[in-house]
Amino acid sequence: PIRAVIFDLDGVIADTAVVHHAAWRRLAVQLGVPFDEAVGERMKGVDRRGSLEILLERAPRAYSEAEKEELAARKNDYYREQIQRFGPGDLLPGAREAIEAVRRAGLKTGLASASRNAPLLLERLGIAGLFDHVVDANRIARSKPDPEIFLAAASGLGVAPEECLGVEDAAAGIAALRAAGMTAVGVGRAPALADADVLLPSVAAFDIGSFIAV
Ligand code: B16
Ligand code: MG
Repeated sequence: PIRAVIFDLDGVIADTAVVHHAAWRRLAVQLGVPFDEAVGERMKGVDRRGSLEILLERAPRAYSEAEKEELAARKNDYYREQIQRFGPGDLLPGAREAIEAVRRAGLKTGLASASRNAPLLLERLGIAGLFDHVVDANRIARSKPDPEIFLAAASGLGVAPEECLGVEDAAAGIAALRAAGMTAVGVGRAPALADADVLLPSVAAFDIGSFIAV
């Protein structure tokens, strides 16, 4: 039986996927690197440094380690400029309700975000108190699609991976959930989510009742 639901943050609970996208695009323009939907889609759920490597695949020149650090920091400044202004109104429709319904059903709630800005966002959105366990992205060594972040969330919740259901908007996240042995629910319309066990148009369509019926 499912005993816990682990939510992704960016693109599932808040519409920050577009903010990440815009920040990377701004950097790409400065570097003269081509940037399109497919590149942006591949970056979803992938950590900051991994995303930068994806962006630089098409860069006209090589970048040193120090330069890469500066570029990643620059992107993060652009991103934080935007999320400083975030508030509860930036929750995606139905997100708070979905988390609350899981709690009401007596299941545990976890958050597994690759974002180091997740604690700031949770505060801004006013939902930090809705999670039994939040995985600190700073303590994770391997980015999604590696299962590490979801396994750490399950262990923090005290629930076996097979008893967890994960909600994700990114191909890397769905792959991580499957590798963790969890039920993978994809939200969104991206063809990249085809590997999900269940695909929903958005988090508003998430009905915990359909997963716990006996
Ligand atoms: P940061 P998630 C991920 O969050 C985003 O999907 C991804 O686009 C971003 O690069 C990553 O967080 C790192 O974020 O630069 O803020 O540390 O979808 O796992 O909640
Ligand atoms: Mg996401």
